[in-house]
Order: sequence, then C-alpha cells, then structure tokens
Amino acid sequence: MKRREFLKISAALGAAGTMPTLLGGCAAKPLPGSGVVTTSPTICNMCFWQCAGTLYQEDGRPWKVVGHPDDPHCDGRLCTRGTGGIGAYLDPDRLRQPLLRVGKGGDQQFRAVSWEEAFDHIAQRMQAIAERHGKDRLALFSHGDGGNHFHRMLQAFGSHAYAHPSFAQCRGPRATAFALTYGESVGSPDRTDMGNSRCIVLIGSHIGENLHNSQVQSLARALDNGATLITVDPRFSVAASKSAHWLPIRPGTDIALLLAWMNVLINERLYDQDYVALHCNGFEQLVRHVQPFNPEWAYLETGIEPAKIRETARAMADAAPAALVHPGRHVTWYGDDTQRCRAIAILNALLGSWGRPGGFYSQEKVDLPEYPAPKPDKPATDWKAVLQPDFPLVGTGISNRLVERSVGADAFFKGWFVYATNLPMTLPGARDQIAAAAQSLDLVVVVDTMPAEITGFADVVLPECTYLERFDELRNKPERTPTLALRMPAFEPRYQSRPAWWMAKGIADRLGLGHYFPWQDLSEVLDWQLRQVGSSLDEMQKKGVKRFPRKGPIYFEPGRPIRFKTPSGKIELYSSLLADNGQDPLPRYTPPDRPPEGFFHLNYGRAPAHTFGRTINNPQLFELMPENAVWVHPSAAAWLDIASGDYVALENPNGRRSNRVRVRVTERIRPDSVFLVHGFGHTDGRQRLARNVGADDADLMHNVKIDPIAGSTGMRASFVTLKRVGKGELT
Ligand SMILES: Nc1nc2c(c(=O)[nH]1)N[C@H]1C(S)=C(S)[C@@H](COP(=O)(O)OP(=O)(O)OC[C@H]3O[C@@H](n4cnc5c(=O)[nH]c(N)nc54)[C@H](O)[C@@H]3O)O[C@H]1N2
Ligand SMILES: Nc1nc2c(c(=O)[nH]1)N[C@H]1C(S)=C(S)[C@@H](COP(=O)(O)OP(=O)(O)OC[C@H]3O[C@@H](n4cnc5c(=O)[nH]c(N)nc54)[C@H](O)[C@@H]3O)O[C@H]1N2
Ligand code: SF4
Ligand SMILES: [Mo]
Repeated sequence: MKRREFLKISAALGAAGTMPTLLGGCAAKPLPGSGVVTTSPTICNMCFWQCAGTLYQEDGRPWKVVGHPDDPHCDGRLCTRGTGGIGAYLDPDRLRQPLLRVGKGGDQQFRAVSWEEAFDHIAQRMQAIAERHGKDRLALFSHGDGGNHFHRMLQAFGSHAYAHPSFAQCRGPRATAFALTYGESVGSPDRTDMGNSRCIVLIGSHIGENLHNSQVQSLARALDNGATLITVDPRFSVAASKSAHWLPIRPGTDIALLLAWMNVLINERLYDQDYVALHCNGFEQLVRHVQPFNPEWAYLETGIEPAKIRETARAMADAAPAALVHPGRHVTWYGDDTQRCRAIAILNALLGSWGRPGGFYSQEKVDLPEYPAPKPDKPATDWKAVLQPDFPLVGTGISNRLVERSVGADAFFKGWFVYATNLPMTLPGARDQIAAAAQSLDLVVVVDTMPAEITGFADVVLPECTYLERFDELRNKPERTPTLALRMPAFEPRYQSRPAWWMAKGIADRLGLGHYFPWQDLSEVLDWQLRQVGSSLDEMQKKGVKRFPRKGPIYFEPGRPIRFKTPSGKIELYSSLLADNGQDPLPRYTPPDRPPEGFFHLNYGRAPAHTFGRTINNPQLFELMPENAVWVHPSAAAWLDIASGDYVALENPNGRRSNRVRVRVTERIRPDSVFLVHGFGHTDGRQRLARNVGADDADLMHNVKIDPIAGSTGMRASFVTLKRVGKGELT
C-alpha cells in the first residue's frame, strides 16, 4: 500500500459517518440533525489517549460524538473506538446497581443492594481489617482518573499502596529506562516529535493498529513529508507495510540489533559528536561495550542481514537529529525490557534526537492548583520498601507484586479496591492467583461499568456510570502546548450507576473521613480550579478545550549545556544508578527462550476496532470486529493441516487451553510464531455479545519473565500449540 492509503485508512477510521449505528437511520426516520440538537464537551474514555470531543444529542437522544478541532490529542477526529462511545452508554449489559456477594467461596451469587447498604458493608469490613491487621492493609489497583478519588479515600484511611497495570504490564520498563538515562520519562501522550521526523524507527510499536490518535496522524504526516520508516517487527504489521525497511526480527532479539546499530554509528563515526560531548556521560564505556556486537554477530541472533543493519543505521544517521527511535509503549516483552528500553534511549542520544526537532520535545502542563482540602497524612512506613524492596529503582506499585502479597492467610493485604482494570485478563497467567487472593482477602471492591471477569471475584460490585454521564478531573497532561479539557455529563446516569468521586466520597463519609472531600459535587472543585487559572466551568462548558501559553522552549537551545535530573547531571549512557544497584550499567543482550518442539511463540497486539477487552461487548464496535483469529504462517498451517476459517484451540505447554478461535493463514507472520489480538475470550456470561468469542492470550501465558529492574511482567516468552476443534465445540 502507498502512503496515501495510510492517510485514507486513518481518515476512514476517524469518520463517524462510516460507523454502523445503533440509532437507526433508516429511510422512514427524519434525517439526523433535523431535530433539536444540543452539544456538550467530553473526553473520550474508550482508551487512555483522552481525546477531547463533543457529544451531540438530538431531541434529548444520543446522536454522535466527534473530535474537538482544537485538541492536540485528536486534531478534530476521533478514532474508530472513540466514535463508538455511545455504544458504551447504551450497552444493555451494563452493571445496573450495586451488588453484594451472597454465600462464600468461589460462588458467584450476588444480590442487588442499595448504595447505603453497599457503603455500610464496605466501611464495616475496612474497619474490621484495620482493627485486626492495621490500617495499611488495603491495596488499590486502578487504570484511569476515577481511581484518584479512591486513592485519596484510602490514603485518608491509612492505606497508601496502589498499582496501575499500565506500569508493570505496559510502560514500566520504558519509564524506568528513560528516567535512568535522561532523568525524566517519555510521558503520555508520548513526547515524540514524529510530525517533524525525517526517519522513524519502530521497534514493535504497531502504530496504525495501535490507534493512539494524534500519534497515528503525526506518523501519517511524517510519511507524507517523505520520512523514512524502519519497522522492526516479526509480524508484517500495518506500519511494516508503510515502511522503507521492514526488519522481520527473530522474536526477543531486539537488543542484539540495537547494540549492532550502536556499533555501526560509533565505528563509522556517524553519531552526533557535538551532542555526545556536550550532554552525555559514559561514552568511552559504551564504545568499549559495543565492540563485540557488530552486524555479523547480530545477524546470527536476529536473522537480519548485516548489510541491512548497516544500511538502516546510516539512514538514521543521515536524518539525525530528526531521527526518532520510537520508545514504544507496551514494552513488557521478554523480561530484559528495561535493558531494551535503555538501548533505545542510548541510541537516541547517539543520534542527538532528545530535545531536538523531529526527535523528542519538552512537555509542559498547566500550573493548576489543587482544591484546598486536608492532605492525608504521609504513610507511617514506606510501603514500597516493605512490599517491593528488590526493585528500589521503581517509584510506583508493581501490580503483580501486590497480587502476590495478597494470597494466603499470612498475606500482607487483606482488602482490595479495583477501579477500571480487568485483572484476570490483564495480568499474564494470573487467573488462579487472583482467585486465590480473592479467597483469602476479607474485602474485594470492584468498580466497573461492565460485568467484567474481575467483578466475579468481588464481594461488592459498584457500578460506575460511563464517561458520557459524569464529570471527571480536568485533563491536564504534559504536552506541546499546555491545554485543559473538560469531561462533563451529557446524560443523567442510567440505572443506579454513579461516578467514582461520588462513591469515594460516600465511603469516606461512612468512615468519618468526609472532611477530605469538602465539597458536594466535583463540579465545584473544577470550577474553583479553573478560576485560579483565569477560566471557569461556565467557559469550559462552552469551549471544551482551552490552550495556555508555554513558559519554556520546546527544544534544547543549540550548544547550551543542560542539567539533566540524573546523578551526573548528564545523559547517562553508562547508568551509575544501575551499577550502584548491581545491574548491568550498559545494555546486555540475553537470548530469549525458544519454543519447544511443536510449539510457537505466542505473539499478540491490538486491532483498530477495540481497546483490550473493554470494548468487545460494545454493540457498535462488536459489529466491526466480533471475534479475533489466530494468525498462522502457511508452512505452519500445512504442517498442522489446518486452513483459514477452521476452528482451533490454543494450548500452552502446561495444558492450559483457550476458547476456540478461527485460523487465519497469512504470510504476515513468521513460521515460528502465531498472533492474536488481545482482549477477546471473555468468560463472564453477563457480557452477552463478548462471552466465549475468540481466544484470550493472557490466560495462556505461562513463562512470565520478571524484569529485574522494573519488576514488570515479560509477556512474550510464552508458547502455544494449536489443536483442532469440531464445529460448535466451545472447549
Ligand atoms: N486500537 C487500539 N489501540 C491501542 C490500544 C488498544 O487496546 N487498541 N491500547 C493502547 C495501549 S494501552 C498501548 S500500551 C499501546 C500498545 O501498542 P504498542 O506499544 O505498539 O505495542 P507493542 O507491543 O510495541 O506492539 C505490538 C507489535 O509488536 C510486535 N512484536 C512482537 N514480538 C516482538 C519482538 O520480539 N520484537 C519486535 N520488535 N516486535 C515484536 C508484534 O508483532 C506487534 O506488531 O497501544 C495503545 N493503542
Ligand atoms: N495478555 C495481555 N495482557 C495485557 C495486554 C496485552 O496486550 N495482552 N496489554 C497490557 C496493557 S498495554 C495495558 S495498558 C493493560 C490494560 O489493562 P486494563 O487497564 O485492565 O484494561 P481493560 O482490560 O480495558 O480493563 C478495563 C476495565 O475497565 C472497565 N471500564 C471501562 N470504562 C470504565 C469506566 O468508565 N469506569 C470504570 N469504573 N470502569 C470502566 C472495563 O469494563 C474493564 O473491565 O493490560 C495489559 N495486559
Ligand atoms: S485514541 Fe480513540 S479511543 Fe482513544 S481516546 Fe482517542 S478517540 Fe478515544
Ligand atoms: Mo498499555
């Protein structure tokens, strides 16, 4: 496909008009927009890119949601999933009222209760836990802003431990590696200046299937401007199909390639010598370190021809400093992930791209004061030092570790709050461990919009209203131009559902901690904050998005030294902190495990129509992609005697089997690997569209590799084989 078509893809994906719609539109009905139309600002919550948009209603009924033209996250267009937001609101399988478990054990029997009864139950159990074990024995797992309200309530209570799976199952190694190298991380939205790049290198990073909105648009812009795209991916991804160079690497060998690229840049003196001299520390050690790792050595590990390695290294150097080795996002792959991310960070330093146009820019956010409310006391003990002492370089909770510390009678944790994260499909191969934790915990509270698998482990299920029915905190992300955006309710909450802030405040009230939430409605907090920066809720309800002036420059000033927030004040090619902590101070390559006879690497990724498992049951998006398929190379298919359209079950070496899934035979995958889109294979029967369709990759993961620096879960070292299943058989 040509570049133009890439633009067409993103345009088509962004167009609300192309969506099949729940809302009718057949000939007998009046034309959309001919009734009384009202609009309100929102921020999409179909993924975590947080695009600002506008919700249109017609005669009080939902019509469409479109991107905000002035928003840097979306540039006026929502992606496929974003246009399906109304489906989340209308989903008939939504949680409708608070539920309380009846009976014990793994018995999934719930009864609907009032909010009063749910809050009383939670408060009583929390107090009982505090009396028997201590106030610090509750953990919060969360993904998304609403979690902050529960965080505040739990901190006020005395429980500070929290974890976001978007660290240890996603960005953790990247955040850790960039902080070690540059003293700061890449941020979200990522601070990549792709629109101005002349050469972009993607290691994995399947942008185009990974539909982070403005990022896809800036890649398309770069390609239109003639940028060279180099994609390193064992699979022929959408990005690979737009690339000047596709490097179909042997899975798990990226560090070997990265070291060889450094070897070429250094030995051919193609690196940015002035930049390195001015900003970097440890160059001599790096020079010595990379000498053995020439392209001929890397070829044996990666399967990438030496000439190709040299050619692509030179292409980067030609474009530098507008040459960007993308840091990736979901980087928890093989357990040596912090080392791989460090190699990426170092390569960027050699190209001089950090702080330069076409590389990485510096981000700013709005200086937004916090609402005046009492601050919870600092924790009496350092919970990270107690729970994860072996990961001293990690400044946040490690979700898999917190789960481990919740299993058994003598476990540290006695209660969980789980906000908007579906742990059984999110933590690799952890379903049995989560079940064991739920058995031993005295309280599991799950806050969700849908009957996700995690709700089956809850003692109390609290139904949150969808993002179209609530205020949330103002969006104030670090970005190119400081910007605020507002999410406000377009509709009254359906059924008994309520927003997170209302629940956290209600529980705090029951615990005698109501003074930590000294307001009646979150809108008061937003209005107060907005007034401190010269705006108001009234103004934002009309505008939706407001930009503010930057304070500092967006790129480094040429030739001017910078003080980086690392121990040496320089970019640390050689990491003193890693050396001090007994880790490799320069990236080390570890050959990955290879599949046993008859097994394949289990590869996984995204598809444009869905976000993980959270959108599968969405009626609008389900229609676009109702199930996943397992990608199999023709030679493997011939060996297995299977064809496209056949149903198989995936089985890991421990005998764990997936739900049945259709085969897709394609040359786009290597013969040693199979590929699944993550998020399918829901088992909760209450999601009536999503249940039992497709296969779940998370449940098949058996060889989870813990990163010794970030504590994160390497999820790409698992293997599966394929077993034929008969028609109608659900396994
Ligand atoms: N549509 C959609 N978009 C999304 C999301 C979504 O759910 N749906 N989720 C968002 C989130 S939270 C994240 S973190 C990002 C994740 O998206 P990315 O950060 O892009 O994820 P990756 O794991 O880098 O990319 C997956 C690619 O890695 C390739 N790969 C597998 N093994 C290897 C290997 O050993 N080496 C190399 N070089 N490549 C390999 C796979 O073939 C696949 O093409 O996507 C975001 N965007
Ligand atoms: N096997 C495997 N595991 C993975 C990944 C993978 O590709 N494969 N990807 C990893 C990555 S990159 C990430 S970031 C994590 C993400 O993992 P999670 O953060 O767990 O994301 P989801 O699976 O979408 O779960 C989100 C839950 O939030 C609920 N939800 C949706 N909207 C709302 C809302 O407005 N309020 C509330 N209260 N709940 C809501 C959904 O119903 C769903 O149950 O998963 C990681 N785990
Ligand atoms: S990238 Fe798509 S799903 Fe994510 S916030 Fe933006 S429009 Fe919504
Ligand atoms: Mo992620």
